Amino acid sequence: MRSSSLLRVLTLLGMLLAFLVPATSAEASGPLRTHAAGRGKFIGTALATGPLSNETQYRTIAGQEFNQVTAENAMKWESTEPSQGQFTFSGADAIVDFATQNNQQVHGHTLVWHSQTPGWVQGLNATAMRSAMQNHISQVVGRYASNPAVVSWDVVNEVFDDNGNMRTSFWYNTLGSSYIADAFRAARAADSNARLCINDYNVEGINAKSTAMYNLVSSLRQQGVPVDCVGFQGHLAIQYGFPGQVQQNLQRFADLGVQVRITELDVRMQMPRDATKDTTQATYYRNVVNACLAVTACAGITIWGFTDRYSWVGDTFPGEGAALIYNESYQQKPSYTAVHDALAGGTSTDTTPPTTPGTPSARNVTANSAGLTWSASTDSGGSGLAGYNVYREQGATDPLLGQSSTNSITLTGLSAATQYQVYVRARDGAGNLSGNSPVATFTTTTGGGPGPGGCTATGTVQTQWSNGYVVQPVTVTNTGTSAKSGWTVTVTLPAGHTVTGSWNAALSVSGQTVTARNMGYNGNLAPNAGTTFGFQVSRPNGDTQTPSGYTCA
Ligand code: 9MR
Repeated sequence: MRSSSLLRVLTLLGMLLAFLVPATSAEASGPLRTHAAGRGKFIGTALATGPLSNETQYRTIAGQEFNQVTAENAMKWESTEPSQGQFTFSGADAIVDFATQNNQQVHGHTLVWHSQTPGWVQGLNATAMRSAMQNHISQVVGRYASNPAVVSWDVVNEVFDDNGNMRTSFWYNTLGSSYIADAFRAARAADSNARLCINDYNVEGINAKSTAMYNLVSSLRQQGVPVDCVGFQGHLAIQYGFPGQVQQNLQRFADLGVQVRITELDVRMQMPRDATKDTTQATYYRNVVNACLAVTACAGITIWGFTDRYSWVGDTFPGEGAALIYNESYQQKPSYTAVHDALAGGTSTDTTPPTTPGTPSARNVTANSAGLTWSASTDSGGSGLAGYNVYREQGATDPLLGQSSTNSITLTGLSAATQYQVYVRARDGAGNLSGNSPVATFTTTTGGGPGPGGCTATGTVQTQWSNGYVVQPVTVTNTGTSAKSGWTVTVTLPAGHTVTGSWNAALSVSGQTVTARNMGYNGNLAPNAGTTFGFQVSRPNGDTQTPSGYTCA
């Protein structure tokens, strides 16, 4: 055969093969940004100006894979106004230029923060500090206000401490919490279109700190302060577990009318890296991406860098690292595949179900709620463990009682004085379900029984710390046979405890009795229907008591 005919035959064979062999999966190819854009989200990275200016591979991946960028350090106060009135924008401009060339949107980070702010700001008196803050915001935001690449700003960053109290930073100590509203107003004055965000860490799941953030955002918006976005940093670590109820948390903020976004995602591990840790890390990345995908108001996900070659983690947490989606030599890791496949809509190639979870054990059983914990499953099929479904064993069709991304759950909305037989199945990223765990049996308590108004109320302490706690949810259930158009719940606080905030109910306090009445939007309850509200309490340091004696009318 002449070589040209051989070539023709081979070409034809190639075309035939390309036609017959389906692409391994749509998600096996295409950069992250293509898939994210297809889902109406951004996928971003923090950029460091050093490698951006002198490493081709860094620039190439940053430009090809991401459609959003955040300056890791170049827009912070110490970079943009190192001494009073002396503005330097070389690093910030380099990032905005790169983004413009690569058709990427820029999130400005960050205007008002307690860290990386020069000493001259920290020493000012209140009047001078407020005007320095307003001037800084006006200059920095103003510089990019008409630049179409720069679409959003972290106006204030990390205003809470780890317990969800206001951080006693120099800002707070000098200006009180008023600096927060002032900062947002100054940013709005400098750019009437930019999306203005408040950003923090350890607020990804539902906990005391995220609840404090929720209450702050809600109250600022009620006062007309232009907060239109909440950033959830997402600095996670596999050794501390995946945060609880991330999707629900994003959704409760979205329900306040704000945009939400994951702003600084990374998932560190104790070094050295190994395949098991990589798989767990990939699951964390996938879960975060899936939570954002599931919430319409979630604009996207920014990863805090992309290569393990450049990450803040090793410097800050000795012995930990490997937190990103490319290794030090720019090879994609399982976490890259997880982000990729989640954005692309899951992989269809995994048909291996996760292992069967262990027998659930029940705790904190009340009249209408129960906690369950079980030993975790593992998944080897490639798509990773996505979570668990909890079912009630009931015969032909077993109803789904709840879903969890971790190996525990609090079931709510249960009937009082009723025996439940429940089991758990694990789910992977491709939707494969494991076998059924062994069944656990528990019986709900009689509780207060139907109150005078034909309703019950039970409260769960969701998180507590030495001098406070969050009661969430308080579940109000109409146990009568006719609809209710309003409800009143009372509960007794231990001596010395005081309410510091509440949501989804109007609270009044007399002595130690808290009376909670429905809001306009959650008073109507059909028979068997329920609603929830929550409140936060401070208590004397070291006191471990919690409220009791819920009644409903
Ligand atoms: O990644 C940033 C690192 O290079 C800086 O040295 C550090 C200084 O505090 O800030 C890091 O980024 C932080 C971000 O600006 C705000 N949230 C936490 C991030 C990690 O510390």
